[in-house]
Amino acid sequence: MALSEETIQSLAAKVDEAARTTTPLVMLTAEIPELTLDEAYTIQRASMARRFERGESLVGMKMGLTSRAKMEQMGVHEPIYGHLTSAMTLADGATIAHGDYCHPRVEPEIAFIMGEDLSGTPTPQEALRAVSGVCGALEIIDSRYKDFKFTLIDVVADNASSTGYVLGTKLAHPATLELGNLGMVMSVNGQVVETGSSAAILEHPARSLAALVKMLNARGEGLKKGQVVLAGGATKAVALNPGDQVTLEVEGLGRVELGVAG
Ligand code: 0L1
Ligand code: MG
Repeated sequence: MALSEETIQSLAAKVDEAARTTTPLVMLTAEIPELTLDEAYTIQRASMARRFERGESLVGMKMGLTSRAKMEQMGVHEPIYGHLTSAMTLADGATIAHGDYCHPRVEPEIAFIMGEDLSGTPTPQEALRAVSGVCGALEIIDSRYKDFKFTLIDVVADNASSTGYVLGTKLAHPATLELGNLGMVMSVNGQVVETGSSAAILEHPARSLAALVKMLNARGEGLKKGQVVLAGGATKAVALNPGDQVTLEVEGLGRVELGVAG
């Protein structure tokens, strides 16, 4: 039985409130086991509408669970997407406060800046033609679920754990890079914690972009010129601790940094 609009709104209010107040939440599927993936995306959009009412704006989209390492970490087999808002944007070198999050983790990513609107069902090559710039990025994810217990459907309702992102300041045109195999090294406090390649992002970040556009198209939506797209993590996520200084180096795209205060 389809969820009523009232239930959708009440679940959206729950995930929104958990994110806004950093209060862990019991997974939605514990209460409603029959929740579908499609309904979870509807809840995600309803929770975004609440943020937009508070003055945040949509700045782009993210793909999640794109690498084999991440899928294994989460025990799932398909990528998901979430919305990025103005309140999630952090400057390169920014310091976040650990206490502002439930259980924050960081992932090394590749980001696209859209040079044109993009919708429909493009091939990866067609999707890449709509991109004006590529850069390295760090994504902070913070699932709001209590004891870190949730299903794929819960994660989607919780906007794919989206919390923050830092873009590198070196922007390159995709045609100038071997985008399908860029070396990526993430270090914490000077120690290498994850190494990978952009190939781990659905085998090529452009495939992730095309997959996102196809999923948005299923809801009659698309990407807009100027929006940011996080293509997904190239490795598994790493827990952040107070005092951490995180650095990501991406071949041809320089360095991205993030600090964590207590
Ligand atoms: O960015 C992502 O890969 C989404 C991850 C969602 C699950 C989690 O919180 O780890
Ligand atoms: Mg991610």
